[in-house]
Order: sequence, then C-alpha cells, then structure tokens
Amino acid sequence: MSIIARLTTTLVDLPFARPMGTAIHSMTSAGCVLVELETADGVIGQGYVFVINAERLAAFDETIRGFSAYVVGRSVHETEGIWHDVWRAINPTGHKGITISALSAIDVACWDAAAKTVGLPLHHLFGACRNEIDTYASSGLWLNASIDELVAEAQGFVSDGFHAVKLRLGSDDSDVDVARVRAVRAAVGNDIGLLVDANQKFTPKQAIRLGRRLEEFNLVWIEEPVAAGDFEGHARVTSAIDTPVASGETEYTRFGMQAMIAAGSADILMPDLQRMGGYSEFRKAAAVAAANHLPVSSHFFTEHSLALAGSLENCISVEHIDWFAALFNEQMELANGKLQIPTHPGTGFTFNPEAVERYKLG
Ligand code: SMN
Ligand code: MG
Repeated sequence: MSIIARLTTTLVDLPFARPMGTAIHSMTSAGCVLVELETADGVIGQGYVFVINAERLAAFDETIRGFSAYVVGRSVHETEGIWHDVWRAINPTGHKGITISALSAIDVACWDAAAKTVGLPLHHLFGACRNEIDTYASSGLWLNASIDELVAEAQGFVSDGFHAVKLRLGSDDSDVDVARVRAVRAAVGNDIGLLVDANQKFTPKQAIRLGRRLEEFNLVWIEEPVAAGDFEGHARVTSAIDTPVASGETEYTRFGMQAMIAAGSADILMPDLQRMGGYSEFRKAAAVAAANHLPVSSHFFTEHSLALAGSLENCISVEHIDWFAALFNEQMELANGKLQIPTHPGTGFTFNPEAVERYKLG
C-alpha cells in the first residue's frame, strides 16, 4: 500500500517565442498548474493542466487543491475510487470545464505514482500493445503565418523527421485556405501526411464546399470543421465529403465522446487528456470509440498521451506539441516518423526542477 501523503501544486507560465493563432485562439503563453502527489514511501507522481495565456490559472489551482480531501491518505492504487469520489463531489459544480481538468491532473499524477510504485512503464501497467506510434508536427503552421512562412516551417518539420504535419485553416475567403493547403502540399510532397484544422470556423455548408475543394490534396483529415457543439452539423460534413473528419478535442469525458459518436459526428475522435478527466476516463472514452469501430487520436499532452497510445489498440496517432518539452527532464523521441513509447517507470516524463523554477509564477 503506497499511501498518498502530500498533494502540492506549482504554477508556471511558458512564454512562446512568437504569438500564434488559430480561427479561435490568440496565444502568447501556456500557463500550467503542475501537480505532485508524494507517497509515504517517497514516490512522486506528476500531472498538470494547462491554460492558454494562463487565463484563470488560479481557479484551476484552487480546484485541484480542493480535491486534497479525496486524495491524501488513499493508496495510489485507488485511481478508480479517487476518480469517482471526485466525480460525485463535483456534481453540483458540473462535469465539464475546470472541475474535470483538475480531476485529470490528479488522475494522471496518481497513475504515474502507481506505475512508479510497481516499477513499470505506464503502458505496461495498462496492458501494452505497441512500442511506437504515428505522430504529426502540430507546433506550427498557424493561421497568422504567411504562405512563405508556412512553406519554410513545413519543410523544417520534414527535415526534423516528421512524416506528417498539421496546418490551421479558417480564412473568410476559401481561396486563401485552398492556396495555403496547395502551398504546403507542394512544399512537403505527396509522401508526407497533411492534416488541416479549421478550429470550428465554418457553417456546415461552408465546410462541405471547402472540403470538396480540398479532396484533391489527399488530406489525412479535416478537424473541427464546424462549431464543436454542433454534432449534427459535424455529421452532415462527415457524410458529405470523402476526406475523414476528426473532432472531439473540445468535448469532455466518455459521455461527450459517446454523444458525438451517437450523432455520427466524426470519423476519428480526438480526446484530450485534460478534458477527458485523466487516464482513467480517456481509456473509457477510447473503449466507447472502439465499441463503435472508431479510432482515436490524442489531442495535445503529447508526453503524457504516449502511455495511452502504447496501450490503446484503436489509437492511430498522437498530436506532437512541443510547448511543454522545456518542463521535462526527458525528451520525446522521434524515430522514422514515429514517437517512441517511453520505457521508464511511470509516464516516463519528470518535471525538471530548474525549468520549473525558471517559469514559476508569483
Ligand atoms: C489547437 C487547440 C488549442 C490551441 C492551439 C491549437 C488545435 C489543435 O485545435 O488541435 O492543435
Ligand atoms: Mg484542433
């Protein structure tokens, strides 16, 4: 029995070198609440939540620390019990938003500590199915980049060893979006996977029209073509175009995924570790997708999603985001276009104390 003796949080803000944009985001930094659970035996489990531009970070911190009563004094092997006690406790506040994200950081830290306690990489504890996973470069090709910048950045990703890249779309003029896709496709060639993300910009009709114009570029997928909550609109786009539609990053928990699946909203579900509510719930969401013969591809949280990719048979890829790499002692390994599932005990990633000190808030 490894009893959790202490829950601590640290607030950091990671500034970006340049502002970045999508159809709905203007981003200058990633604020994080880092969570540590320490057992009486001295094992430390770690997790985090992040918020663009560190907005309302204190609210996340307060919510996480407020869960201490459900965590401290429990065994690290009680992940399911802790998860459900918090789920019941947040019923009056709600099962979406800050409450679920806060639960996610606790659940991730708890699983990390549990795997370290038994000395296993986390995907082995879950039940491993692979050692590496497809990925795509996603820390770039933003909406605020010029076509020349897009071309240079896309070629840079290919020379870095990526076999796929994601481009953000969402112009008011669809000729502009088509021109950006054409330029990036020409820059990377036909052997590199090209994904596009519209970040909810379009009406279903606009998305269908654009999707048809983009069929010639053989895209891996079109992501969030319409408003995230418009499941029926998503479904209309999904059935009207041949290019696969990916979506789900904005939804919460297995119930959100289940509702999207029931509506026929997407060909590929994109659960986000923080919005799922941690590993425990992500795995259930992936099981719901599997029961409907649908694949999942994780959104953000690349380092921490590798344990999921290594243990979920229907996980087809992870999104490669490098924003949080500076926080960790260990770095993600790309080999032949695939990310390697870590073999160290736990998630395989530990916070670097010097980096935490450098980016610490307050
Ligand atoms: C995205 C989400 C949040 C911030 C930046 C970009 C985008 C993605 O939707 O899927 O990467
Ligand atoms: Mg997206």
